[in-house]
Amino acid sequence: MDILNWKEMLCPYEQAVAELKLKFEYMKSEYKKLGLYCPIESISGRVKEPSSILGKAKKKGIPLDRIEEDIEDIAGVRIICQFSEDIQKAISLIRRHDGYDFTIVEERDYITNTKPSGYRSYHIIIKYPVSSVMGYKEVLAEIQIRTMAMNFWAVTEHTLNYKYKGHMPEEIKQRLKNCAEAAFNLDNEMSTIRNEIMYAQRVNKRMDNLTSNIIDNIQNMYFNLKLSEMDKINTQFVELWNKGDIDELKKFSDMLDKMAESYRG
Ligand code: 0O2
Repeated sequence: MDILNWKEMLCPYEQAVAELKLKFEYMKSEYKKLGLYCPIESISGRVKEPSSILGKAKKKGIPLDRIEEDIEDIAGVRIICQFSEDIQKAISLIRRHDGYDFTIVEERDYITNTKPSGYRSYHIIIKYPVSSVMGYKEVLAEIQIRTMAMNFWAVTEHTLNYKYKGHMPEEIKQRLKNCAEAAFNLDNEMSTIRNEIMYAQRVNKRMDNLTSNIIDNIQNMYFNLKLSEMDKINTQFVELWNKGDIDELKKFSDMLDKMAESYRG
């Protein structure tokens, strides 16, 4: 396979990764717009490097003319969730697209069936339709769903594996297994305080919205009020904000809404 063919072969995979990332980013922004908690914390994606494709083909005895059929993760998208409970929600979100944007080929639950290395993640293999100047094509892609703790472990283990070129010393392997269990326990521990964390996130969001609303109103009334009045409002705002009492800030925001309304009318 020459350089030109590699480039041509990888083009639809690049498109698939870009489109999938955009779709998931859009889902995230929809949640935000609706003021809902999003089970997806972040999204990333990559196309496997030719050297890594060749390495995997060699390891698994895949002939070069079967690469596209037998290597399922040439296109890879990773979805990171904050809490382990969010993983199931993210999976359901992805399943909703089955038959529309892509077809689910297989699901692999390495969370329930943890790999001997300690690896935990949920994989969904899809067939993704790509329509480009080169024509129509369906490519395989792998969506990995995991928590931040699972990701931290997997990225570190991957780096070490790369460093030891697959010959990792037993002692390090064992320590990594211990780390995987520590990451699993961390996820469990975080889940127990999930409600409190989510409540804090909602309060912060409300605080952000109220602050933006107050600032917008102050800005809009700038030319309607005397400087001394403006100064009084600004001082009151800063005092309330520093106090951090959300109910008082809400009252102040409502009062400014009414004031701004009276100037518009
Ligand atoms: P890269 O560089 O991340 O793309 P396998 O037979 O286990 O090698 P297979 O059959 O392709 O892999 O499918 P599987 O098991 O679902 O693994 C696909 C990908 O999951 C891997 O791709 C890794 O990204 C990740 N993965 C699987 N097992 C492990 C593990 O023990 N540690 C880490 N860190 N990641 C893992 P690649 O091509 O191996 O690597």
